[in-house]
Amino acid sequence: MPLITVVGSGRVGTSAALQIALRELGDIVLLDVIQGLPQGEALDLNHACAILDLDVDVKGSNDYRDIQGSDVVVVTAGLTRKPDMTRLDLLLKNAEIIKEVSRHIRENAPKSKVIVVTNPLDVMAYVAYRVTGFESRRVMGFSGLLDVGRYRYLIRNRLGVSYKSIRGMVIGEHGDSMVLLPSHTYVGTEPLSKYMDEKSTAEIVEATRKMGAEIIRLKGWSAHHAPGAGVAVMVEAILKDQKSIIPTSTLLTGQYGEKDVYAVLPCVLGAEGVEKVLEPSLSPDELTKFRESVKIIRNAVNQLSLDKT
Ligand code: A3D
Repeated sequence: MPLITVVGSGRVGTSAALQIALRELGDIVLLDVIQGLPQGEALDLNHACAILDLDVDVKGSNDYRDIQGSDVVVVTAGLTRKPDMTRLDLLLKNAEIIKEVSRHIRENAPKSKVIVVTNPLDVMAYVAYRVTGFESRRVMGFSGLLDVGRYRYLIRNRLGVSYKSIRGMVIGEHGDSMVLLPSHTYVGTEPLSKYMDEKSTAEIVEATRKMGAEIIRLKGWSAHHAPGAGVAVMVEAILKDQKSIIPTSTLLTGQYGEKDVYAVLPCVLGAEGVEKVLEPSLSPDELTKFRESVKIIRNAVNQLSLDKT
């Protein structure tokens, strides 16, 4: 039975654990710094599994020795964005948390694949890559499925077509500079432009970009149901060696002339983690926006000191 650890037993961590359990992907360790929280959440989740006949064990822990043998470690530990904060405001505090968590992963789960969820996402994924010292294919960031999910939701509402027939792609930063790609969005076999004019498409792109802030404005805290679902899709792609193409924050190694920075690109996810990074053809405008987005991530990374890790 595979073992999946979720570090951080808050909203996203517990949602991810539930979604992973619902898919019976393996046993789960929920870890947090708060005494009692992961143990209580684990009991609750185990009872959900009992009701649903899911033969999965969930263990709550404050001790990193319990993550030994993990195949995948999902990192949701950190502070969340408050209504008046940008994702970059979180940078310095969450970087310290991710450094600490990454050291524990390096020590206790040295063979695991790591999926970072903590914001600012691309920067935190890079911090985890640097501090664990793992090969880049084993350290990735979750976010693209969330942004594309929101985009597909808006397209479905306009066109009245099943989610199953709508494919989209996002690249760049998980943040205000994300670059949605209508040019790589398909409804059935046709490009989106066949069904939607430029103005409506631009509205949907803009609404997608603002969706995270809109959820925080409405309910007072950030999304967790959708992130939990998306994390489980990535865990499943890895554990079942699915070779699924998923927008994933990954180390750039020369794609579009960029390197030594994490940003979202379509990636093939399988048993090795990120097995291939794809480079969709971009228009000059999309390329400019992607480079600007990468610059924002790079500037944020440059505010951190990663030498003494
Ligand atoms: P929350 O419900 O506050 O849970 C965070 C948990 O992390 C809390 O239980 C903390 O006790 C725990 N924690 C803090 N420091 C440590 C530590 N050093 N070691 C272990 N656990 C620790 O937040 P949340 O679950 O809503 O969000 C968690 C993170 O995910 C935040 O940074 C969010 O911004 C981010 N997030 C990212 C996305 C993406 O799509 C990338 C979506 C939603 C949330």
